[in-house]
Amino acid sequence: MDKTSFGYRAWFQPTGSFSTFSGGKYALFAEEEFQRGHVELFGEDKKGVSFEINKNLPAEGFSITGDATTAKVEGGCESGLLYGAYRLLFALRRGEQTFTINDKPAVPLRILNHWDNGDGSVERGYSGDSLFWRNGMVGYDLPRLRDYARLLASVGINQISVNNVNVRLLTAKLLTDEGLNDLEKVAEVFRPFGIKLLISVHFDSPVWLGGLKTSDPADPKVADFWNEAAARVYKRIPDLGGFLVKADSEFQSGPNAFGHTQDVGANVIARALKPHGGTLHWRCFIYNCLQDWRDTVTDRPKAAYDTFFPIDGKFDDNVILQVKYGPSDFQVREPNSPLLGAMKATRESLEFQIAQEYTGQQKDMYSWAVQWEEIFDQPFNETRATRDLVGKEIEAVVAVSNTGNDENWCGHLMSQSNLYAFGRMAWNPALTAKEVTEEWTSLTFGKSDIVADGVDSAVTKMLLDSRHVYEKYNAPLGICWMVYVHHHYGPSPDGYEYAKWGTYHRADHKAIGVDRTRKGTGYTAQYQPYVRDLYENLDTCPEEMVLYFHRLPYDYKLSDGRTMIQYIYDTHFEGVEGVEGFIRTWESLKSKLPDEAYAHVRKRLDMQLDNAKEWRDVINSYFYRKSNIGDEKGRRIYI
Ligand code: GCW
Repeated sequence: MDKTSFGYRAWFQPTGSFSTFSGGKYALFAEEEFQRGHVELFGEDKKGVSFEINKNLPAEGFSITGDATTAKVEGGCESGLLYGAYRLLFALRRGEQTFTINDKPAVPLRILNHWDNGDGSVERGYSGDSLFWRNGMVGYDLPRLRDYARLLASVGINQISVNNVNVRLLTAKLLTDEGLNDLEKVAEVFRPFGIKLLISVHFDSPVWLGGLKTSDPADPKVADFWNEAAARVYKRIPDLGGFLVKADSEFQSGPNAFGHTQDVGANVIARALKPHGGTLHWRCFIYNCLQDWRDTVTDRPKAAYDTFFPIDGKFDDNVILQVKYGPSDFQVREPNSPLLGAMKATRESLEFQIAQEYTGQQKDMYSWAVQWEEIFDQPFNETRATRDLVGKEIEAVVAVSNTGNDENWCGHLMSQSNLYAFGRMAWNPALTAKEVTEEWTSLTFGKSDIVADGVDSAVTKMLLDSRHVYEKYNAPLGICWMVYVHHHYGPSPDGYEYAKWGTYHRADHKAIGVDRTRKGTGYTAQYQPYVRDLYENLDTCPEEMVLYFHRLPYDYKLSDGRTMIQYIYDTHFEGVEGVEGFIRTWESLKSKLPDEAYAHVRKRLDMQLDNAKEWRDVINSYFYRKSNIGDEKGRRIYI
């Protein structure tokens, strides 16, 4: 590949020179965007390409016809036109010459949540500081923020929240005139790109900002506060998407604190948003984070379903319940949340995490795309996969962002592939990890067919392998949580074992795992009967998550005849070998890569190798010490 070509910073190179949006004329904007992108990618203006709104096309949809010199882009609305412009650039970049592309999003809301704090830090952020906040107030670099908006729009993201769901006083102030002076400007940056803002709000805002003595949602003064707050916000940002709330979760207050169920708290805020067309996104990540480890009856994965399923149908029609993909918390391997698709009379969204909180923190290479495909593949019942609910019962796909002000946006160059993949798979959940990864590598490194250097296919393979390599050196077979408490990087098998977070594997000298069948904690009963039976039965339970559902002895025989303990040893040695393999591949590409990109990833791979070795040795020693069963292959285990 051309060593000076755009690629390594993002699939679009931020050049800093941005033609200013002149307001109102979105069609023109799409064309400007196209020309700008073309200059970046190919060094010249593209003549002869035309752009037109075609109201017969679906909203946000587009069509591209013609050939590379006479292409015509039509969009169902301004955003559709813009998406068409980006898609044409991508197609040209991939060497396509003639076009008959018709596309539209399968999912109406494709949302990024930023966990950015007012002081500029980012909760679970591994890519530098916030792109939105500095020193206690909204603060940004305008050209950079525009490039960010463009990056997100180029993959179809259409809403973003700009502050952490753990709202503190600084960002709570977004509901005040002072906060809105700044936020209004951010909205202006994102608006031409078809991206609406959301605000994370604190449930105690009536006390914090309104001077009230209570936030009890049943108190009429509290309802008045929310009505006034929503009116104030919408006066300044009429197209705001709505509010996002984390309530009754991890020390945040909520309706429960006042003796109410979740619907009572959500509806009072939703009713304030309703006249303005706003949506309330209400998170379902609720559990007891002060559990006593001696309590073997309470089972944290049951909590979200137990809290929300009984109140299905009680939420107003502008409330969307935001459900994390798994019942634990963004773990490397979990079953899908039984709440997804279960609530027939309540709107739902699916929450992913692009930030690699438990998956290597953007030091280790990890493809979320592979895991998302697996998540979409998981069955909802005997006839439908989870993917089949997305765009129907599940009307929004949301993800915690992995971006920050690092030059390459995502900390690890390879983690850009996750941001790209999120947009593409939220747009079309039928896309495979392989497809979207190939798109990203060819856009970023150049397509081999054109530059004939094989970098894109080598990197695609690394990425597609990365999820399983990471999983191999992590906690085995869906056991979860063997990480250091709080910062969540590196192995600490008993770190959470005697803590209050409700995450226990209960390993002893014979067995490990929690029996979550109906004979155990009863968690499996929350699934549709077909899925419940699948997980309860050891013969049908997917082996890679067998320890999520069952307590098993170390000499339990897996389907390939290996004992569980031997499988643990084998995979942990293989995980380290996998990382060594990545290093060999990357080194073999050195002469074909920009020096800076090569060195950057090479350094991260060294960190990953250290991490993988640490995991291997800690996990293997832990299980050897518990079980007293040695490795059949006699490899080194530290006793
Ligand atoms: O995964 C946990 C994180 C918290 C986060 C919480 C949540 C924003 O460790 O940092 O808080 O999830 O999703 O609310």
